[in-house]
Amino acid sequence: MTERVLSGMQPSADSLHLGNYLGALVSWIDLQESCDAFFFIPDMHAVTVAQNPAELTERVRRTAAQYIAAGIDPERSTLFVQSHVPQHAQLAWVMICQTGMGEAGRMTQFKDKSAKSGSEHAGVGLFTYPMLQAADILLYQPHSVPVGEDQKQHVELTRNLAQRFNHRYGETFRVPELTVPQAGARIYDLQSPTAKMSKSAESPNGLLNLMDTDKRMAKKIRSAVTDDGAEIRFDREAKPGVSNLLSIHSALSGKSFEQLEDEFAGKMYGHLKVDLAEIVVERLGPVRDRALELLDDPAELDALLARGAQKARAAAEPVLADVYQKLGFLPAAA
Ligand code: ATP
Ligand code: LTN
Repeated sequence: MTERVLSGMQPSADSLHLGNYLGALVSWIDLQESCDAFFFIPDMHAVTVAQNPAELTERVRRTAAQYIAAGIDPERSTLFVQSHVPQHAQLAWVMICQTGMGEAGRMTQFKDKSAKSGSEHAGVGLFTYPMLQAADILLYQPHSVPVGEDQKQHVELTRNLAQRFNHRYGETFRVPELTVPQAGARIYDLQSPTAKMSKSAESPNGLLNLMDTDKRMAKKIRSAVTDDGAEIRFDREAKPGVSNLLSIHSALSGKSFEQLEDEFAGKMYGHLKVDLAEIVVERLGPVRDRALELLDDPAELDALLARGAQKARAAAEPVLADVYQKLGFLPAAA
């Protein structure tokens, strides 16, 4: 049987960044070769914090366009938008009712995000975010969920909820494995290379965006913070800046750190930056151009997402029906 996998990235910015690309997208593209892959855009998760409606609409399209431009094939994978499949919200309610207050309160992402807005002001949606995520996953009975390190706790909760439901109501859900993709190189901010590259970074200069112009990408790499000393060597502790540039190079060029250290022996940081800028532009430039092309025809993009949603609903419907039946909900008469 072909393994099923499922994953998603929030549409919380106009562009994905190099960390999203190398840490998530590249491994998704690999997975779609061998797996029955479901990739979606969790727009309902995005509204757990205030969003500008027009901007959200646009960001969902932009995220979809970037997935496809990077190599997600909507014929091969099921690509859809979360809010197009009502079963997510329906199963989320059931998951909320299986979760303990204490258990939900221990989620570190909730603690971090609610601390930012002051816990009195944090929306309840932030609290129930992980239960919606559990629903996203369990609706499709995936064998595994490839996500970054930071999502481990949510997948762990999903496993617990699946086991709990199965125990209470009888075998219903597949308990999914968590997989942190190997290719998932952790990419750091170009300006503060000890912090991970993140959409919510303080300065946009440390963020290498997929949708940046060639010129802007090259400029950001040229002005990346480097370290004391002149030697080009991978050493995360002593040389976080140079090590980050080497990680990006290695992930894109396929060369090992040893090969790169040899290649750049006796050369200056500037050489590494020039070479890296070329590689980045060569790889990401066409992705951006393809994404822009797709965005030129929003009706076609929307139609493609509608077909994805149809496939997703067909997979989700019987699972939700089974859950409702197990819970004892009175079936609506035909
Ligand atoms: P935010 O800053 O809003 O938290 P983010 O930029 O960290 O967002 P997410 O939407 O949380 O990105 O993550 C989407 C995917 O990209 C996840 O699988 C995550 O692990 C991966 N990812 C995000 N940032 C990096 C990074 N710097 N290096 C590698 N992978 C990353
Ligand atoms: N919380 C995730 C996005 C997300 C997700 C999911 C990932 C929502 N639902 C289901 C995998 C499976 C994030 O912030 N990266």
